Amino acid sequence: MKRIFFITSNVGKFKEVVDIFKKNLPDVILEMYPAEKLEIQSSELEKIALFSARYIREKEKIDNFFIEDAGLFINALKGFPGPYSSYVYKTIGVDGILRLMKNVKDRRAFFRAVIAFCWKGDIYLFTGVVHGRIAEEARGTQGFGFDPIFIPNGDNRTFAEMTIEEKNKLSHRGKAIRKLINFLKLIWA
Ligand code: ITT
Repeated sequence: MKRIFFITSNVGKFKEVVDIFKKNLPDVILEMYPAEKLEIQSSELEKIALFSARYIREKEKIDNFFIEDAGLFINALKGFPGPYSSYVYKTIGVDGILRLMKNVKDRRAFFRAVIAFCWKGDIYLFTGVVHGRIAEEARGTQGFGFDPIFIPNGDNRTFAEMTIEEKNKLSHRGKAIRKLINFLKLIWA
C-alpha cells in the first residue's frame, strides 16, 4: 500500500482530490496533512508552490507529499485576485468580487492550479487551468471559495451548481491532479 500526504487546510480541495484518487489510484492512501504552509508573496503560483514545498520538506522532514496553490484570475481586474485569492476570499469574499465586477462587460476569468509534488529529494510541478466567466450573481451551494460565481466555458452552471465529479472533469485542480496521477502511475509501475 502506497501512502502520500496532501498538505492543505482546505477541506473542499481535499474532497475533490480524494474523489479523483479513489477512482484512479484506489490502492493509494491519501492523507490530509494540515501543516503550516508558509507562503512567499509572488505574482507566480509556481514560485509560491515551490517555496512552500521546500519549507515543508525541511520543517516536517517528509518527502512523499504534495501541495497545491490555486487562484482566480479576472481579466477585467488585470488578473486580480490571482495569487492573493485566499486572502481576498477571506476579506471581501464573493460579494466583494461581484461588487468590483458590477457593470463590467468583460467577465472573462480563469482558475489556475499548480501542484508541487515532493518525492525522493526532487520536486515536480503540475499545472491546470480552466477558462470561464464571472457570473452576474452567486449561484449554487456546492464546492467552496469562488465556486458560486465561476461559470466554466461550455456550461451555463457555476461550479457551485455542479457535483464534485462534474467540477473535477472541467476544473484547474482536476486537470493538474490527473497529470500528477499519470506521473505516479509511471514512477510506481
Ligand atoms: P491551502 O493553502 O491550505 O491548500 P487555501 O484555501 O489557502 O488552502 P490557496 O492558497 O491555494 O488555498 O488559495 C486559493 C484560494 O482561491 C482559495 O482559498 C479559494 O478562495 C480560491 N480557489 C482556489 N481554487 C478554487 C476552486 O476550485 N473553487 C473556488 N475557489 C477556489
